[in-house]
Amino acid sequence: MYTHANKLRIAVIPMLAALLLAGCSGPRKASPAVSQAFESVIPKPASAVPAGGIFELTSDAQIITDEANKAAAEYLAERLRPATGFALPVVVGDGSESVHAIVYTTSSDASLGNEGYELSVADKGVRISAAAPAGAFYGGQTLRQLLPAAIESGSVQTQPWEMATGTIRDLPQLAWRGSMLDVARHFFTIDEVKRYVDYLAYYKMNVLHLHLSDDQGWRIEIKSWPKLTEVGGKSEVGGGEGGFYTQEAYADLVAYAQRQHVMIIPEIDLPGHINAALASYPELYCIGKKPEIYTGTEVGFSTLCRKKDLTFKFVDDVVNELAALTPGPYIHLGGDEAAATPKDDYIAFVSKFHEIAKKHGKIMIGWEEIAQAAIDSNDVAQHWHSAEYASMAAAKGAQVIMSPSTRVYVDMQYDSTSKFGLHWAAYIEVDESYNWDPFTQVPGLDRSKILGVETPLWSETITNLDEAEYLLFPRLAGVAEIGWTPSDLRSWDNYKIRLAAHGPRMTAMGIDYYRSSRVPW
Ligand code: NGO
Repeated sequence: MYTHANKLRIAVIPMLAALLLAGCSGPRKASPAVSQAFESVIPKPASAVPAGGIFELTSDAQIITDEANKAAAEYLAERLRPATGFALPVVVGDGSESVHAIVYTTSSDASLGNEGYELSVADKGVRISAAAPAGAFYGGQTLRQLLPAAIESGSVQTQPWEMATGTIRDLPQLAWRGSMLDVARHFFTIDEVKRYVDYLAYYKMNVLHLHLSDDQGWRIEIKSWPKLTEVGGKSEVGGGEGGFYTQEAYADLVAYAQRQHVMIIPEIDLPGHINAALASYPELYCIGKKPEIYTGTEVGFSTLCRKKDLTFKFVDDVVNELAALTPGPYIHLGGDEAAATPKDDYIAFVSKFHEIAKKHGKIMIGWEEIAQAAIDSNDVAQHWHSAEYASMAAAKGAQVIMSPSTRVYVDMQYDSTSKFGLHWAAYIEVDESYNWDPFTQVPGLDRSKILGVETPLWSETITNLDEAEYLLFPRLAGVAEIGWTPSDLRSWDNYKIRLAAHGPRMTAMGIDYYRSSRVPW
């Protein structure tokens, strides 16, 4: 009998069979782990639309690129070769006919800006397109996160290298996404600093601010003032042997960072925090504590001497040599906690530093206290402690970098049990360093004045990179996201799940991160 049920069966059975057959020969479906990687990118992309399938990177894969994106292609190949063991040759070409390839192309979409990219993963291959080299580089950094965590391993891992298919279109909200490393309180070797650069670039951060001098140590060779490193380079907090960078080693570091689109900002802290220089050249001293090598952690006791012409020759020579080592437009001249500098002198110093920076072709950055002086739209102030100074700096026209100490001073302990760190500003758990908005942190601060975010790592309590990593990870990833992803796309509840998924990635990179109980690792 011909019933409706039969009619249905007649129609449905061949359809099911066809679907099953297509399932065998057609695109494979993404497994939960592969899909999770696609959903877990940090910083969260502006848009990421999964397509449900799989692309597998296989040993025959090539990386095909146009000339403009060759550097990004080569960098990615270097990152993918160790764990896959694949040759991954980088080939210049247009890649339009290719299968099993990662293809870089230049996009004519100017709305991507310098740092934006589009990444499309299809079952036959991957395409990264960007309007500028930094964007292409970031497309590659995202691709690393779409592969299994073991891709970050330094030795060959035998496993399928699968990625979920889909399309990502992504660009940052803020131009300045950085971290500061204090190499003055404790010295960090060039290799450690290079690793630090790798970490920043992995999370699409583009600034490394190096705090190169303080009361306890002077870390950069200045050829016209050799005793700065002969004397001042040989001490650190706690009495260790310190160290310094020759100009050649520093230039090599700058080039290493440039390759990963990280700009190095050198900081010489003036007019306070200057004891290491005064101990090296006592003729620079006139007031404050008599300069001797200092290995404690007090602040605010040393100052340059405004009365001496030699002071300004010193600053000019230092800025001259540092500017020559700095391809970027900025130089940081400190300005914080100058408690031993009389206020009139402080104000005069800041104007003079501005002039000297300008003379050597650089824009001056200073900690927010410089707002007390005659700064203007050609200066940049770094907010750390006082909303009043930050607002004052912006009102005078200066751009502001947001480094609120209660949120992103990653030298602060997570809680009272943390093995390293200080807590004068706050205990900062992982959620507390994530849950803030750079645009509303200082009420009333003009949005257009906010250049970006920077997370400082002061080194009073840490002596090497392993110890630094404990304070830095996982908070660094959250600050990177604050800089990159607009606040309305961010939420802690979503972020903590993505962060948990990053645990194995950090482990594969050899990072011993803090396992916060607030994150579902
Ligand atoms: C302050 C101080 C630094 C300390 C740091 C420790 C600024 C800008 N000056 O921040 O000298 O190392 O706190 O958290």
